[in-house]
Amino acid sequence: MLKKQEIIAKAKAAVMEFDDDAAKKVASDALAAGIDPAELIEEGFTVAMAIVGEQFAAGTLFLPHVIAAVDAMQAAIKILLPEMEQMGAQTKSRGTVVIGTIEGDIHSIGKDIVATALRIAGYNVVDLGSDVPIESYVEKAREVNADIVASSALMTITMINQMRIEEQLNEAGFRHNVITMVGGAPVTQEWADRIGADIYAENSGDAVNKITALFTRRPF
Ligand code: B12
Repeated sequence: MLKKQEIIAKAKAAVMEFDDDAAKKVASDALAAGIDPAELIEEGFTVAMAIVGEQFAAGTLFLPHVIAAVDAMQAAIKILLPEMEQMGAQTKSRGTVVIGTIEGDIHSIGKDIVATALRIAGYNVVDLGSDVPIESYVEKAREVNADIVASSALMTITMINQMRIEEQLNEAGFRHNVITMVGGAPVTQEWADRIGADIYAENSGDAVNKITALFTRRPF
């Protein structure tokens, strides 16, 4: 049986070589070997996508390459996420999270991973998708009486829309009813502090830990 480090290396290679079949095989092998799918996603596929992003920025890879890398990552994720959800199936919800990728931004992979991690941790997750208009976060948060409003931004030009969520929640008189959480590759703790978001999380595990820590302190 393959060792964890070998499987993680194969996951990276599958994305960087744009190989959907290899990515699917790594996902299945990892499940068969009892490797934590979340670890495989973070340490394998996500690391490889970041490298692809750097190469795209450096001009050594082009958009079709990025799309091919995404296809490979998504082929694996399609196999891993349902397994993760099943592993974490819980009957009682710990709270409701409204999540989406911010207006103007179509990057969805990281948001999907965070949404799944939160589901596994027992939260009821309402996923609004990508390129979500600011007002939709506010409307949905009211409609489902959300505890958390979470947004993902992958581009420096769309980060500003996370601030508009804060503003519109305030204008709607609903800001004090929810915890806001922000994330995405260019987002930082400093940015979260600047716009008044309650939580910045670097990745899916960090998001689950920080929300859960707040939930145990704050009565809802
Ligand atoms: C894949 C990708 C795409 C895919 C997206 C496919 C999809 N369905 O998502 C495609 C090819 C469509 C694409 C398009 C574009 N892209 Co693009 N893309 C990427 C790439 C290579 C990887 C992103 C990714 O999926 N990473 C893997 C996931 C798992 O990681 P992640 O998203 O960071 O998520 C993790 C954390 O950030 C965090 N997280 C994420 N969301 C959230 C939310 C919350 C609440 C929390 C707590 C945490 C959290 O947890 C996740 C799990 O660990 C990045 C490079 C990079 N380094 O980010 C560029 C990148 C983001 N893209 C970029 C650009 C410019 C574009 C385009 C404008 C290109 C173009 N000319 O058309 C378009 C965008 C159009 C639009 N309006 O949105 C730039 C942005 C530059 C900038 N600083 O603003 C980047 C940085 C590439 C680069 N280096 O230039 N892209």
